[in-house]
Amino acid sequence: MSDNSFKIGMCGLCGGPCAIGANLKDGRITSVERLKDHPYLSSDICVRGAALKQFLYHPDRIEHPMKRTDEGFVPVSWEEAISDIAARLLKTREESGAKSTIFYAGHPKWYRKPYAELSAAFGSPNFVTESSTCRSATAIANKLVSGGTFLLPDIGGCDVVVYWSGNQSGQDGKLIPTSGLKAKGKKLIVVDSRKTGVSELADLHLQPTPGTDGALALGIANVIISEGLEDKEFIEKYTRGYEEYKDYVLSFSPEKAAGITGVPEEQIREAAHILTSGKVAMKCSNCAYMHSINGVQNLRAILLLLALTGNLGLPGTNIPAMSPPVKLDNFHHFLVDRPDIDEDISGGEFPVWNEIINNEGQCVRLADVILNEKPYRIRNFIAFGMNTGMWPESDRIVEALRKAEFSVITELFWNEACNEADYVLPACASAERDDVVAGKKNRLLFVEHMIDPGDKLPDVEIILRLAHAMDLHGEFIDLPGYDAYLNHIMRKTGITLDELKAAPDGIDIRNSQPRRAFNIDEDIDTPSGKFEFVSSVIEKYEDRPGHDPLPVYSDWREHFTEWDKYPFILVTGSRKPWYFHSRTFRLPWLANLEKHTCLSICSEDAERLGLKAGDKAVLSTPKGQLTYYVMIDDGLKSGVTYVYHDDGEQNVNRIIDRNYLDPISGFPGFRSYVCSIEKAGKI
Ligand SMILES: Nc1nc2c(c(=O)[nH]1)N[C@H]1C(S)=C(S)[C@@H](COP(=O)(O)OP(=O)(O)OC[C@H]3O[C@@H](n4cnc5c(=O)[nH]c(N)nc54)[C@H](O)[C@@H]3O)O[C@H]1N2
Ligand SMILES: Nc1nc2c(c(=O)[nH]1)N[C@H]1C(S)=C(S)[C@@H](COP(=O)(O)OP(=O)(O)OC[C@H]3O[C@@H](n4cnc5c(=O)[nH]c(N)nc54)[C@H](O)[C@@H]3O)O[C@H]1N2
Ligand code: SF4
Ligand SMILES: [Mo]
Repeated sequence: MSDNSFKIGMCGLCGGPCAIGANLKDGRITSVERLKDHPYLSSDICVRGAALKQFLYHPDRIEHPMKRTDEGFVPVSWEEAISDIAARLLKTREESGAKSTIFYAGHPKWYRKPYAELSAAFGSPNFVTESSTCRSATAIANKLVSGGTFLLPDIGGCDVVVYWSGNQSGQDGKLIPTSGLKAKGKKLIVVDSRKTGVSELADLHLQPTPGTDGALALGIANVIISEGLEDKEFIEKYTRGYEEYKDYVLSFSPEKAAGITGVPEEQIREAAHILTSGKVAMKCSNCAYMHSINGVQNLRAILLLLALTGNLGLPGTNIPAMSPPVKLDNFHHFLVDRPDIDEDISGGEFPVWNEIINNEGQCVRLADVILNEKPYRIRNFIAFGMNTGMWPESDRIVEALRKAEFSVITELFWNEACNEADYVLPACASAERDDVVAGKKNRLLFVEHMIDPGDKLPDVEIILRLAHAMDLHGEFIDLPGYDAYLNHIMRKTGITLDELKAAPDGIDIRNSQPRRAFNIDEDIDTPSGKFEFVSSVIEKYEDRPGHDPLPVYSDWREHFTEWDKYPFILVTGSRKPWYFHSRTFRLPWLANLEKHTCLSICSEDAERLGLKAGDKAVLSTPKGQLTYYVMIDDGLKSGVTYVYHDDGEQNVNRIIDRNYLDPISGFPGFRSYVCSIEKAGKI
């Protein structure tokens, strides 16, 4: 007799995690659905979550710990894998020091706190993550200007909302909350290099050429200062370096900004007037314009518009986050100091990074570090989630993994990185592990795993077992196992895991972790205690290229000379709801939405090149060539093309220059590179 049931669980395909309902037959998920009436868990399954079943049961899932032998990979027990790995790591630490082991984490964030602690307890400064290209540059710019790595826009309390390139419709296919703003009488400015579902709703859409946002912000600042619209009292009381900034900004006329950005001068003036018409809350994207070689300076110029107009640190504006806005202590912006930070693999190349993102290293040069043994030889590469395709010139990372003496990859799916590993360890997906979740109305809930994990383990359990086997100690890694970890992350609520498990409707935690509100007179956490027009952190490194303490604009296009050969601007990775980096290409329901990755151009360019939708076109960069199907997007400006990354053999990152980096953050210029496009021969 078959056994049908319905279970509530967590999706987590993209991180999330989002609560979902699943129908099961004999313990296997047959379909997933929204939770319609749950009092505490909201559920709005996105298009990716709808394919969760294909994700969980994909034939590429890794089922057992696997060890490389002369006969290929063979399954081994967890005990054998953990004790062998621990012994190898301890031996090389004795021979070559702790820093010869890299501890790497891919995009998943939830296990980073114990993992960072493992790395620190082992003694390695080389705790590094995918954040070497994701959000850290934004955190750096935020911190340099405001003292907080996050700025929380008070959208409810403001008069003007600015989406400086955030595009939810591209990420999750939702327009909320943008569509409700107008009804509340708020003005909306969108700054995005193409037209989107969100920009169509804006009162003003500024469409700069990709990677020129700094010039746009300086042009707007020029209008504000020239017309005497700046908030003088705020500047006087709360900021540093205004006079120098003012002198620089006055040299940056709106005409000049219009010439650089392609945004008409009248729109630059209009933006200045709207930004000074009331309280402004700004939502910046995670990394769109940070994937440019002038990204940190561009974002500083943008954020300084907020300092100029008195829209930082006060209600209705943008509040530097005091502490992670969560009730559970599992937030990925962990605070585990790295030992011997000056000896990490960045070799001192990114000193501003190491001052600000001090709990993880910048590893954008990972492949070169391993292949060239500079600044020193790496012997072990340990990874939890490793997609080689995310890096520019991705093929070199594969080569580097091949060279590493010993590597361990903990993954959901067998991928290119696993092919090069000595051990491959199987991790649970969210649906396969228990979790504690902060739901609506201040409820904390225990959510049980939906399906049997088999031989797979939660990443945290693997991390704890490794720590125990190496006799390493710390607050998290001393915990005996995964249940103890769940119990520990909720300790500030005063509730235990057993109590929570016994409460099917969860427990109210309203008063368990009150957060102190930001106080502008006491809490500005920059070295000067003021919002900084002139950065006192960058000042220390002024002699380095690109490290100007003012938000000086430098145009990335000056980096290239062969504009006849590569006339297009290449923007890679703008999010689409059905893609999540490397995770969804293998799922037929999602892959069918864009059968092969497309190259988008506007119809004017397509006509000029003799192309129409569905044709094949060859995209060439200074680093190589790939072929794509053409998609027409009239939201794009002429001369700009968009391509998504991570599609296996067709991965555009294979042909992006790995040395094309922002000198402050080390971020690659993924979204302002060059290429040519030509019609391909017959298919
Ligand atoms: N051209 C271009 N390149 C880019 C970007 C761009 O915009 N353009 N964006 C950059 C950014 S912002 C990011 S964040 C990176 C993407 O960062 P990546 O780290 O490449 O992201 P994913 O491919 O989503 O996930 C990495 C790996 O983690 C595995 N994984 C997923 N969940 C788990 C889990 O719970 N445990 C374990 N152990 N493994 C898991 C997945 O199978 C995958 O192989 O790409 C960067 N690269
Ligand atoms: N579906 C889906 N959602 C995701 C992800 C995913 O892979 N898939 N990845 C997640 C991750 S890891 C990250 S870091 C975030 C990234 O999130 P964001 O950094 O916000 O990136 P995007 O959504 O790609 O870009 C937002 C908009 O920026 C515009 N844009 C591109 N270049 C420029 C520029 O130079 N200037 C301006 N003004 N606009 C520009 C694009 O047209 C796009 O509409 O997304 C997250 N959400
Ligand atoms: S894939 Fe969609 S439903 Fe699943 S966790 Fe991500 S946002 Fe939520
Ligand atoms: Mo990211």
